[in-house]
Amino acid sequence: MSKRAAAALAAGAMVLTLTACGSGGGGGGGSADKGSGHKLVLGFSQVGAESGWRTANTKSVQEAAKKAGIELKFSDAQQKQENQIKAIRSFIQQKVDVIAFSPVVESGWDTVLKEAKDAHIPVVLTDRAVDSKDESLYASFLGSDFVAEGKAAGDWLVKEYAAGSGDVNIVQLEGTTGSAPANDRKSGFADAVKGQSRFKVVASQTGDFTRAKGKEVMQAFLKSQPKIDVLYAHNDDMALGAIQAIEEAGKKPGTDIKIVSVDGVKDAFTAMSQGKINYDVECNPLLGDQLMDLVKKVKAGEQVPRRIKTEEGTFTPEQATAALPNRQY
Ligand code: GZL
Repeated sequence: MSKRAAAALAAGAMVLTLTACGSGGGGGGGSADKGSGHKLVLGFSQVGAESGWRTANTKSVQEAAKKAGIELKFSDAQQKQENQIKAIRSFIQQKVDVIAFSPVVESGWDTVLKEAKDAHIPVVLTDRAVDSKDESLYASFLGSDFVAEGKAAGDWLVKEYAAGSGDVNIVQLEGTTGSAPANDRKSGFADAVKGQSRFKVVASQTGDFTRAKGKEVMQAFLKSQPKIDVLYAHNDDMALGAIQAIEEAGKKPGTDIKIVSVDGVKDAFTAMSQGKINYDVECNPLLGDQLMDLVKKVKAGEQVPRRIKTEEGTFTPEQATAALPNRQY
């Protein structure tokens, strides 16, 4: 082949790659998008809209994608794993550049993640983790340390009751069964109170992270348990539902039954300012900007950390009351 023909062929191939890359079908070999004019396309599968935390997380992701100039294909799974798997397969079909998702439960993802890997589409986990042993199935996990959150809740309880001596009967509203936050917040809390025999978890059941279910399960606890000193709720929405049940039973939340919760959403801070929740461990939902930065780096083939933990704090009623006026979610 003449040199001229070979050069023409190479140039043609170059244009083909760039064009393919510019077609939104960037699911190819991760070619750099700089200068190609290609708008990065992100497929995002969200757990659902079960809580105030989730609403804030969705808003953060959508606003951040817009700000970053990323085309977002967003899917709400209504807390069903099969819907997330369907959404991920659809993103693969559409040849998106990157897939990000918050896995509703920890297990059952390897097959669909292998399909994404075979299609050369990188995956980023955000908010919740998967229990896959194959680390090649996702590029990075951006989210909170749920074990630390559970431990912070338990540590507060131990301090709160340090002066006393009698049994402390605890009821626990667990998050979605099989989810990373439910598993880890439960184990972190148990670690904090273990070895202190006076702390007894007398009942523990999932409230699926929702207010309605949290109220329903708390009603059952109130009927079945002769003495409840503390409620540990894996998220504020279940705590807020439980507060309704406690008040309808003629008891004072925060006084007759102390409440320690997780998330730190505005409605919980309002309840804290009214003395109804005694301690709140923050779980930061505002992950959007970090996620978009991560997505761009992954698409560009840059090295990224396998695990990125989000910054978050803890709140007493005084701190929550002070933070209320500026609380974004
Ligand atoms: C935690 C997140 C949990 C929140 C709940 O990162 O996955 O799911 O704690 C939400 O409010 O439903």
